[in-house]
Amino acid sequence: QFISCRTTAPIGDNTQYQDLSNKLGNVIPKPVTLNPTTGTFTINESSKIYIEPNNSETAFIGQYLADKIKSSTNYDLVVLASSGIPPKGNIYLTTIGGDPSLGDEGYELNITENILTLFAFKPEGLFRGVQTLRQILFSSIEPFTHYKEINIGTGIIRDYPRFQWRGVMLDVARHFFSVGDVKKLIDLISYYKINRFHLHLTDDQGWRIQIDSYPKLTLYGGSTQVKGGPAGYYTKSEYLEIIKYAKERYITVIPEIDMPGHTNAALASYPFLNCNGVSPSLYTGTEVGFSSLCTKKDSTYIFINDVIKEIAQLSPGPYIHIGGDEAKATNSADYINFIEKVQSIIYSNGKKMIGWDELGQCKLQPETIVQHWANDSLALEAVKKGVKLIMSPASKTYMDMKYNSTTLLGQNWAGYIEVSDSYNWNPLTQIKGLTMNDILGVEAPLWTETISNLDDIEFMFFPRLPGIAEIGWSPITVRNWEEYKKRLSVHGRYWKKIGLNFYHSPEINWK
Ligand code: TNX
Repeated sequence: QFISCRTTAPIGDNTQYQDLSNKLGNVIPKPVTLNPTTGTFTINESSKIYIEPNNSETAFIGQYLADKIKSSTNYDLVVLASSGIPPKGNIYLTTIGGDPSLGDEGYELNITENILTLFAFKPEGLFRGVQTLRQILFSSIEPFTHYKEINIGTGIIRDYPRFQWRGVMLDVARHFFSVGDVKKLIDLISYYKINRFHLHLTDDQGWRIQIDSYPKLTLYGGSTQVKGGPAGYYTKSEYLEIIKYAKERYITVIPEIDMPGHTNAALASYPFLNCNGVSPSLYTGTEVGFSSLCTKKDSTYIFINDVIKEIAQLSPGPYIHIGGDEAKATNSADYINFIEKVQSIIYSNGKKMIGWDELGQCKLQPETIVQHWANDSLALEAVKKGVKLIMSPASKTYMDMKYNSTTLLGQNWAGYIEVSDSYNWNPLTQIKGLTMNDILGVEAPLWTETISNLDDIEFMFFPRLPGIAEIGWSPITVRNWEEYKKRLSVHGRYWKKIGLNFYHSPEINWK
């Protein structure tokens, strides 16, 4: 019925979408409070986006919104500064007189018959609110169709995140992905208010970030990937380009240099990193846990400091992730000693350290963060030492797990993860004994042993990622699977339009 409506309705009329009963109600992550009213706000091609004066950051967000509206509706909305409430029929973005209780990322979207105003305390909040606005627009029209006017429902949304950390991780070491692909992913995740992008830059199969003091890391260590063939790496300027693109979307990039395990690419590039002084060959398989930097040599720590110094200089974010996972080729005393030394190196370079569960065995600085993936007791040990957790339980958040036994891509060591499995869990109760204060937030990692192009990346993230984003953002009291399913199906309509390759889960009644 929906389709036939679309093909027969005259261009310039979006009344056929009135049947989407509550057009403010299809937002993911679900807003904290949502009060729809019965009116209609109308924009047309001559509507304008007004922004507060003398604020280049708000101006940038205004232009971003204009560009997004242009690409989906063809409306070429002008962005203008205004010192007061603008005239009827326009959009207004402002942080003036912003309510501090909204926090850095919160916003209030107030839609009346006259005007659509987005208030925030910080520009970051405006950016998050703009995503809500874009989603409301797509719930109200058929995207990429030309309308004389667009009607959206009136009401007020007041919204802010449950957790400060809502991340996505991409493994660019097992398979390498171009800057263009990475930017496409960053843009997609920003639509769901993700605010951390963790780049797993090094592993056994490849070293993907230029380090001036050790050029062979990339020239040799970055030359191949899983199943062989040419791969690549990011030059410093490409890495900075990724950081800038993410920053424009209020996303912090977290670089990961995995150690002491997952280091075959480095060991193959520089013999001195091996205890026996002999380099192994490059590795294109998918085993884990066989490699280790030589934890007993001083030269190893000089190398680490040199690498970390260059990464720290390049990265404006406060964190460096050092992996620390699956160091099965290092005995536990050496492991603990190694991690504690590396921790000092990270802090002496002005950054905070993050690492996986295994760090729980070590003496940790209070600002160190542990990313939980599979070992509840080590994660709890870390919490007892006073550090906070990022929750990435493999059985819920690992985007490389298959949806079911027929999924062609991915692995299943942590089980199959259907859309409902990745949605129906609570970071607070995932491990017994945690309090809200112990949890920074959630992150969905995509390991890429079996993933080799952007289509595959999309297929594994969608539709599971929006659910993880909602777990990170929305209060548990507003989350409900049956209701979420309906919102998700509306998003599927948008994904079809933009050509996103998503898994058509049978759990969802796709429109
Ligand atoms: C475990 S999660 C790993 C990765 C693999 C992944 C595959 C973690 C800290 N280590 O090295 O790629 O499983 O699912």
